[in-house]
Amino acid sequence: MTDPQLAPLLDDSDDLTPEFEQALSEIFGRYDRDGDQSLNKSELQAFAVFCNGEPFSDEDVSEILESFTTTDDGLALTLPGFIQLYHLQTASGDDEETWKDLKKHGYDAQLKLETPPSKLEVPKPDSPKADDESTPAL
Ligand SMILES: [Ca+2]
Repeated sequence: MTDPQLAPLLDDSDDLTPEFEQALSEIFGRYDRDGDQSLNKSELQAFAVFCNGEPFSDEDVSEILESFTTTDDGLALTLPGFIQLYHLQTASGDDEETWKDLKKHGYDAQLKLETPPSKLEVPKPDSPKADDESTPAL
């Protein structure tokens, strides 16, 4: 039951549409905080918390790293791996879940970035508290 107003995520060959791939690539970049082109465990957890409200279990993380393309040491998910994850989820019929994530990241039904990332609350579980709490003006 796909909403007819939604942009296609997959083409006739079940490949990702360029718009979908572009969106995934942009989202991937938001979580790659150290810019090494891969998502390590804590970066993956930031993604999980944002999408699901809770981190992945250790088993989930292991499964993701075993199932999809990672860095050579197997400890971090690469962009192709991230795309595979969504490709699998979407091609297996769970595009509702995919759309939920896309919309959460600010994308509209046409895969346009409707809400800039700076306007979204992105949790930073591993970051120390920001300095802006140091000045309680009472
Ligand atoms: Ca990284």
